[in-house]
Order: sequence, then C-alpha cells, then structure tokens
Amino acid sequence: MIPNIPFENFFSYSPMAYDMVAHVLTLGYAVMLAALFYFILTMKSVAPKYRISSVLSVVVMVSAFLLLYAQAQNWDYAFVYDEGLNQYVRADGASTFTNGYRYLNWLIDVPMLLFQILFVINITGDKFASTRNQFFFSGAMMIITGYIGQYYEVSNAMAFYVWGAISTLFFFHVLYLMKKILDEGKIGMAPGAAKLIGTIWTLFLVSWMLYPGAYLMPAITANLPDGSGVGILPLLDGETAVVARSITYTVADVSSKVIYGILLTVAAQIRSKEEANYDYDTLDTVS
Ligand code: RET
Repeated sequence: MIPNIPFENFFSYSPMAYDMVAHVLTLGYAVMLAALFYFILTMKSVAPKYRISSVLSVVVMVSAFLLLYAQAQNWDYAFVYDEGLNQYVRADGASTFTNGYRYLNWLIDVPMLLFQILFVINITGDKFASTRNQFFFSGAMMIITGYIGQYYEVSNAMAFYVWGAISTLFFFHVLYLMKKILDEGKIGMAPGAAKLIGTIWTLFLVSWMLYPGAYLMPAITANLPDGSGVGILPLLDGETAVVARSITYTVADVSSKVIYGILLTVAAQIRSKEEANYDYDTLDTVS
C-alpha cells in the first residue's frame, strides 16, 4: 500500500533541482527575518491606533521564520547525495519530507493576516467583531480541511479532491468577506490610502490563489510508475513539480505576508498623516 506521505518523497533529484529547492527555502526564511526588522522599526511611523497591524506582522514574521527554517532543515535531512547516480535520493532512516508544518503555520498566520486589515480600514464596532469571527472560523476551517486533504496527494485521489473542494468553499467565503470589507472600508478614506486598498485586494487575490495552486501540483504531474497518484493532466515530471511547488510557496509567502504587510504599513502612514494628523517624518502630531 502507498503510504500517506507527501509526493516529494517519491522522487530523486538532480543536484541542480535539489539545490534550487534548498535555495528557495533559504530565501524564504531570510526574507522573513529581514522583514521582521522592517515591521519593528516602522512601528512608530504610524499613529498609535494603527500600530496593532505592525504587531500582527511581527507575529506572522516570527512564526513564518521558524517554520521556514525548519522546512529548509527538513529538506536537507530527508535526502542524501548518491555519487553513482549523481542524484539526491531519500536518506536511509531519515524522516520524510513534509509540507504539513506549513499548514499548521498558516493556522496562525491566516487568522492574523485577515485580522490585520481590520485595523487599517474604516469599520464599525459591531462589524469588526462579526467579521473577525467569520475570518477566524472560515480561515481556520480552510486550512484544517486542506491539511487533511494533502495527506492523500499520492495515495487517494478521491480524498485529496473532496477535502480540497471543502477547503475551497471556506476559501470563497474568506474572499467574499475580504472584498466586502475592503469596498466598504474604502469609503471616506483619503484618496492615496483608498487607492492602495485596491492594490491590496489584487495582491491578496493573486497571492492567496497560489496556495491552492501548490496543493494541486500533484494533479498536473505524471503518476508514479505503479499508477498511484492523483494526476489528471501529466504536464510535469516529479522533479519539475517539486521545484515549481517550492518556488510557488516562497513567492506566495513573500507576497501574502511581507508585501501585504508593507502595503498596510504604507496605507496606515498615509492615513496617519492625512487623517490623524500624525506625521511620520517627525514622528509627532502636527498641529
Ligand atoms: C488549501 C487546500 C486546497 C484548497 C485551498 C487551500 C487554500 C489555502 C490558502 C492558504 C493561504 C495561506 C496563507 C498563509 C500565510 O501565511 C488549504 C491549500 C483553497 C488560501 C496566506
């Protein structure tokens, strides 16, 4: 029987493919650490009521840094170089490579990223609590159901697609809520900040869609020689799919956590200056 382990474990890798994954994973955690400093150092550049957004970015950076570091180590330990084959192959006795940690990390980061926007847009007290609760619920359910589904990406196509579809329903709910609060929250905002909200929505949509794209990577990959796998369209070979998946994850992580956080900081700076009379050049209230 095929074990329920991620498809990365079923292939061997050329040194180039192996290194590309290692490099991309390293880039991922290096960016999180660098951005951590950005969010700490710019915290006071916005009026006090917006600072919680930076605090939430700090929480996201720390958890993502730790996870991505562990993920890179996991890749290093799972495979060894075989000189005869000139390939990296599964290391005897090593633990399996797993993306499961990512999902658990998202369980922290997704609610935080969704919560964060509520501090930068205009939203009334009642709506704040109800949107926050719905964000937390649907965001967490999206991840938990996807976490279950990813176990079956080689062993059971039915389970893989059904859990993925359930997760997608929660994802649509999150997208719907986000679009609604952004459209409403823009009303009455200073023009510069309102324009940024439009950019934030585009970034949000594109970067969050990359995660289901990475989930579906085994669907566009040739099945294993014994026929197991969940492939529908054999576009990629295993090695290419694994490299593509790690690049997709890193682009998604940097966009949805770091660039998103920076755009929110900039929107808060504009709002601080124009509405709260808080000038980030002097870090003081202008009278
Ligand atoms: C899963 C399972 C397959 C279906 C869908 C998914 C969506 C995942 C998303 C994850 C976002 C993660 C973020 C993390 C930041 O730290 C779970 C892959 C729709 C949207 C933003």
